[in-house]
Amino acid sequence: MDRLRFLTAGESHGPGLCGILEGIPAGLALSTEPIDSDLKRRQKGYGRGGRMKIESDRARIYSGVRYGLTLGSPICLLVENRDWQNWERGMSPLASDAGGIEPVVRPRPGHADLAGALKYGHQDVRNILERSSARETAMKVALGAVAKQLLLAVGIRVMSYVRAIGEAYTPLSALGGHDPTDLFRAAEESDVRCPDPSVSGLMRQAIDKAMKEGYSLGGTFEIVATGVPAGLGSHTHWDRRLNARLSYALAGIQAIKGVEVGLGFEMSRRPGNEVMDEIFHGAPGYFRKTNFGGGLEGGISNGMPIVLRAAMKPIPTLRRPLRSVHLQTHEAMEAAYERSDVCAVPAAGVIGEAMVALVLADALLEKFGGDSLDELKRNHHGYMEYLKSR
Ligand code: EPS
Repeated sequence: MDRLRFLTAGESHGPGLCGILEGIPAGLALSTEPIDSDLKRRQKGYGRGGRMKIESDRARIYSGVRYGLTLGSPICLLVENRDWQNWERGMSPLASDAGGIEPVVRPRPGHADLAGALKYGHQDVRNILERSSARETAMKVALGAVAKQLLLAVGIRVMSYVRAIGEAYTPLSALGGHDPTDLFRAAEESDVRCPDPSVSGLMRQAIDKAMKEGYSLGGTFEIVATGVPAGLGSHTHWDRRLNARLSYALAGIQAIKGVEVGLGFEMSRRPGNEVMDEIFHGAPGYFRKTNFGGGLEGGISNGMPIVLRAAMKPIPTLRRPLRSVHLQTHEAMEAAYERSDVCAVPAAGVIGEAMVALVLADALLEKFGGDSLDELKRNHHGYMEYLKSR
């Protein structure tokens, strides 16, 4: 990310999460309301564990906003961990508190536990799991909510919905001609965030079964951005390609194992004459009747909705743990378990929206520049007028 940069800090059971977003122009209306609303959406979802009953995430704006408007300076957000009060000794920064809790010595297969402990030379896996934890995604969502506000100012919306949890799957997709806004609205009514009510029932059943039998479930979700003009990103170099930047951002979310752009892998199985989006011209200028490419051609947005899909693996913390090895004695034993979510795919979709919004906001600023929102909007408007003339 070039024009818009961000960093997050914070451990899962530390005092809280901190995020800094730099590059948002001055003059954007910003309050905690849209941020808290997305934080709440991330916390919901059938299949979440005991931790979500403790947390009630809210953002505090620490810098970069005055009287409801951004200043153009770095925006710093804070989200507290309510669970911290149970971990003050166990996660204390003070040397005098060392040994406050038992070390974690039974790494979980599929988690960062073992590879992280080996890499960083830790004897206590907690020193890895605290940061690899998906708790950090609360700050991704908070910063993404700010990016969404910037995008909304030029008519860009980012939405998501769940398409699969385990084997339960809906064919509904923005690529299949369904209106993404309708899919999104229906998903927001569902506690598994699936737009297909009959499949939502199957997903809940699958989660109930997993909960009962002590395993976890992954799934897939689709993300759609509407209102993106043709011309964001560039074909000129690999790291300027918008498809690559969006894929990178989604692959960087905890537990994401696959990303598709448009029809993705399915495209490789069909002949070329079936998967290209034919070009037409009419009153609105150039348009397409299909969107197999997911709104991206040659690394550049083409004016169609951007459609991406991501696959989340099942959460590696299992109530019926898998085989592992004690970190010090090398004795064979079961992996550690305290508590965990059974399924977090509904939350992952919200996190995906945030990452896509951050990348699109970066690409928007790269194309249109502007130190103030007015300047950005002027530049955007001029370009939209130019597009109409083509
Ligand atoms: C997580 C384990 C659980 C999840 C957590 C991610 O937390 P705990 O170890 O406290 O039970 O609930 O997710 C969140 C805290 C969150 O806000 O999403 C993990 O190991 O990744």
